Amino acid sequence: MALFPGRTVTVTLLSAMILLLLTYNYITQNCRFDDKLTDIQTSVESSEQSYKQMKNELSHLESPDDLQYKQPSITKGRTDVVSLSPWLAPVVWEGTFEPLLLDSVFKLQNISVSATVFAVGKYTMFLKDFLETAEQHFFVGFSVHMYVFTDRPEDVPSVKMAPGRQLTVRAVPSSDRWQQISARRMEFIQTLVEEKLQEHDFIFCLDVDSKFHGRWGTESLGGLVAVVHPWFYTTDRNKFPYERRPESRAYIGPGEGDFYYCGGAFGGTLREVHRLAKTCRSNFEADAEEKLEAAWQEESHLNRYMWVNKPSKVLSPEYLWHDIKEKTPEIHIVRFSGVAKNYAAIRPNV
Ligand code: UD2
Repeated sequence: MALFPGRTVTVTLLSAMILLLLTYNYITQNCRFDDKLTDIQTSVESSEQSYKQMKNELSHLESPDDLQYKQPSITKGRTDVVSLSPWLAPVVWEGTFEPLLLDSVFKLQNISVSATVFAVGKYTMFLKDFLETAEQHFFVGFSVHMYVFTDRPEDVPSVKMAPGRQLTVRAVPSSDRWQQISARRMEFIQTLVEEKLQEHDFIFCLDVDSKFHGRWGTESLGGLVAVVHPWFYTTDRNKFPYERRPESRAYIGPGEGDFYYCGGAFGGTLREVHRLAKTCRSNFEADAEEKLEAAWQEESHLNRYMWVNKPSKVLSPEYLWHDIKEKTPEIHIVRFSGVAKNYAAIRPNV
């Protein structure tokens, strides 16, 4: 019997070659995977760096050294309202800020502000007043880009815009349920921000059935910005119309919550608003899969989000009043206000 017969040698050599090939393949695959991992890590790190850099730039408040404005005081000011939240975020009321100073600070930063507004179905009728009054009051003198989302692009009125201001119309599908229209806004906002992250510094998301009546400007800028709802700012929080079913992802329990915020106006930096829109959208969709719709659709999810992720700036109800609501003594100015509307006549469903 030969010690190494010819067939045995061939089989051994072949096996060794296959083994070598498999090992080579495994190593190179892993190297490629490691390369990819390094690429992803590098891009995450660089985007985190640029985020930190951006945050630092925006929170560095440089003012021109030749600016004249009213002397500030830390002992005299508004005493009829609270202008600081318990987590020390400013609550913006008329008389708590110096517009001239803030505008000068943000002019030096050359900021770009964007805004979204949805006008689906008959709600296009509100666009003209919304856009025209925005020209008069919303970030006047700054670079502003309005994004109108509609299923009727031909109905978008042509409004004369000042230099540095522009409008883009984006098509969205129609819907036979107003709840769906209102709620899907988060999805479109998320997508818009993903496309435009590099182009703007701040974004505000506003209801179209509203008009501007007074200044809405740089005092409203912040990381995450929420507006206190005009109908509930003196209400006991246990009576807020939060989503109260624990099965919903918008749930807020008894004794929980801070304020009741509007779904009709919110904003902040693009990164913060992206996080908010993405979270609210995914929670809304996960609820829908379980046949749940929160009491006030995306407004309920927004309230849950703002409770967990505290807004860094809170805007008083001056920033979203309602035309049918009588002015109260603490409201020195109405900046933006919902118009009276006949729901049955303009919504696709009741
Ligand atoms: C409140 C909120 C709104 C939203 C809603 C709950 C305020 C002032 N308003 O308003 O933001 O959270 O409750 O879902 O906080 N839309 C259309 N076509 C339609 C229906 C709605 O384009 O057929 C858009 C439009 O931009 C409108 C917005 O969705 O401004 C909200 O709808 P709404 O104004 O009818 O809801 P409302 O008044 O109950």
